[in-house]
Amino acid sequence: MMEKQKIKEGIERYLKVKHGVKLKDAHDYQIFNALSLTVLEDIIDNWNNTTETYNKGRRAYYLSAEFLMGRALGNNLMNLGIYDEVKEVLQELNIDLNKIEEIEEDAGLGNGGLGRLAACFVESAATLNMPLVGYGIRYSNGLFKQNIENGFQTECEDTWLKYGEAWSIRKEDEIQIIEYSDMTVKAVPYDVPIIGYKTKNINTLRLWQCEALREFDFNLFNNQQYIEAVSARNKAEDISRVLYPNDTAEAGKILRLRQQYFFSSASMKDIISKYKANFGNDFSQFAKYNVAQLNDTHPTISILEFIRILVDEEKVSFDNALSIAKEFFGYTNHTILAEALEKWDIRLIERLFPRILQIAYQVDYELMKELRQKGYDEGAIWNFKIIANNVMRMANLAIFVGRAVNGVAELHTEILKKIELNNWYKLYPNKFQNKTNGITPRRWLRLCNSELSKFITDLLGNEDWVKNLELLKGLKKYKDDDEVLKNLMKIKHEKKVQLASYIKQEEGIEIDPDSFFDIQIKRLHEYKRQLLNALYILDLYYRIKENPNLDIPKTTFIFGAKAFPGYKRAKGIVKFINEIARLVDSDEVVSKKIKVVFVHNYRVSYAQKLFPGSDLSKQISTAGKEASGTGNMKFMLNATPTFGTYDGANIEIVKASGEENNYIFGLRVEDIEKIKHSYNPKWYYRENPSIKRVVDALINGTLNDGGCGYFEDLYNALLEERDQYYVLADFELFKKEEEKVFKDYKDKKKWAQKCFANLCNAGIFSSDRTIKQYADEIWDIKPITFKDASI
Ligand code: 26W
Repeated sequence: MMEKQKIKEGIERYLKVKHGVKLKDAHDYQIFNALSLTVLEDIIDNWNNTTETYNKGRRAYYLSAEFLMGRALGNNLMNLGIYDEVKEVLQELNIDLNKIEEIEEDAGLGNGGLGRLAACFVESAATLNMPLVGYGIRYSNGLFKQNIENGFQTECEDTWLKYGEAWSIRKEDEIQIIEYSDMTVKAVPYDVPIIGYKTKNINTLRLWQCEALREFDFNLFNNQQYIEAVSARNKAEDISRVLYPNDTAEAGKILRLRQQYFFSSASMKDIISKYKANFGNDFSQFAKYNVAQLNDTHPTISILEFIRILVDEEKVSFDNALSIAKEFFGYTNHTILAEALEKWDIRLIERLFPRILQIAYQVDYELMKELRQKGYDEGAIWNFKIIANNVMRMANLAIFVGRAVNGVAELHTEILKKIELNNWYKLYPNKFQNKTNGITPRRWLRLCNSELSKFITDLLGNEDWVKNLELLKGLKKYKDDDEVLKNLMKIKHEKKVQLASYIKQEEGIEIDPDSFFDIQIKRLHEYKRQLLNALYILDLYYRIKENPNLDIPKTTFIFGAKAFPGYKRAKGIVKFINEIARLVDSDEVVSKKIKVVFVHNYRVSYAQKLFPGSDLSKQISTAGKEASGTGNMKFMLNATPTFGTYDGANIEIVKASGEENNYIFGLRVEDIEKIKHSYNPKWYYRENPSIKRVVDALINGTLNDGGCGYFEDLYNALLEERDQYYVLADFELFKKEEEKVFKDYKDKKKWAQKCFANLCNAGIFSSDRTIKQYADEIWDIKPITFKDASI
């Protein structure tokens, strides 16, 4: 525990040496830096001790192109158990800790669920004292910043490093050299401490930054060829500049492939060199000490790079290298959408790293040999092949080599086994496993909702639930207790008031905290069906216009979502939602009953305010398309019922907290299977006047996209392209279910009980549970703590 005096002195010292200012002249960001460095300084010994201890035993590595960490300061102070001390110290100095927390830029090194999952996982592993190291890329710009201008999404660069970045340490002496056939670059590790909840172990997230071998070419510069002199440097730095560069053209594809190889190669070299330093050159023991998890296919080229290093540099035979790799790697699949199953053009691979392609052919040959031995015919073998049709299928490589293949929710894993990867499942039934996702209760409850946390702690008598979320079940005995339920709803209201004031500050929009907050926050994608929600709201608008006394509670519909910059249709949906918001606002009658808000630049820190201030969690993906979802769990943990389809983890959420406490509607996977060939959205359009009315609004001038064609494109998606996501098929069922919500909400006690039931049963969605399952069932790692030198 840090003493208050030490904290104060640390802040003053770092203000002096890092920023050259006295406390009285310091800006908030300088105080943020000084405070962060003070804490960092205090944990370094524990951090080094942890690393040393982990180095000696079996370790797991989580390889991920995304780590959506969000802010560090508040979480770290809380997990270290010094939040209140620091708050008091700052108060004594007349500084508001909350303001200092808000100055921190989110580390937005990810896109959505997959990246946030990685962040929850490393935090859980640290909390559980599990020897797990994260490996990723230190993008100098994270996911773009989103603005909304005249209802349209615009993007600009995310400059999260603009104030410097206090929470990582550059490890100059552990640089790796990465070679492409046309360039050689440096991978510089930046280590981020991952601070678990009330444990002295400090885990590591190692993020690689790409730099040129030389800063500039002296001779070119001397020749006054200034641009040429720095071009190699720029080219190198481009590799870790942005997450998912636009890859619609070949140059973008090459850059992405370079990126994947960059962090894969750096991580493999790092792992192998540490193994050699600790255990020598006998690679027969390698898999005893090391296991790596591929977070989707983005790091899968690691497999080939690993084999390459063993064969070419360590003189291990190919057969041995492959069998070591087969013990070393595990693979998690996060999606069944074809667009996300990565395939790389082999000409690109050959151009950038020809040796990797040779190795891939060798691995493919081994696969074919095995299949032939098992009696597969050539036609069947084709579907398994790693290289076919001039592309390398990364998932096939990961499944063939992986020791385990896992989906991220029960339904998702079943779909993988029965449909998407059925051929592989038949070949290797034992490789397939389910690991239902989870979320860390530290950030997603303890930190973002201190009021609800206190409520729980008061009822349970201690804070053990923060580390053992199943203890929330102990709240159940209060399920009919009026006082408890009233307090729960009072907290919800307080969080809604806070959210409303944040929205006022960020969006300049006034919302009524006494209205019902119906929230859909997630990446913008057609399968997630923000469009269905929007069409529903438009219909509601018409119904209120027809009947101003329509019996619904005053409702605020809140959306938050980023559309991928090249994803035109998703951008059309953003504009559509904003046009509905405008239409509603412009109507004196309707605007008294409903309000639509699209919050801009949705990100982890915004999410921390939205989940606690919610009344309804919208999870309405087309059945079978959402692998798991994790936002759904964050709502649940903040005592909010789910309104959703029978998809992903929604199913498990409802199983845990009861159908009667949630709202499940719409076609199920089996229903869609049945109708998929005969589905005719035009029939719904013709037969259902509400549907016709809202769909027509896209093209009859009711709503205006400024002539850019977005709305016509949406119209065509629904009617001419056969509504791939069954929006119209689910429309009426959605409407009925939402009516049920509105009716139920009238009974305040019953509603409070639904909220409460969700909270009580959220325990299994802790990422601590998920990490334990990975540790036991895939990685075979055990918790380990270092011994204090002083003890
Ligand atoms: C390069 C191509 C690419 C990269 C990322 C395609 C798609 C992605 C997604 C953004 C991956 C993703 O975030 N998937 C989500 O993973 C979560 C964690 O398992 C699941 O809960 C979500 O259902 C799934 O959509």
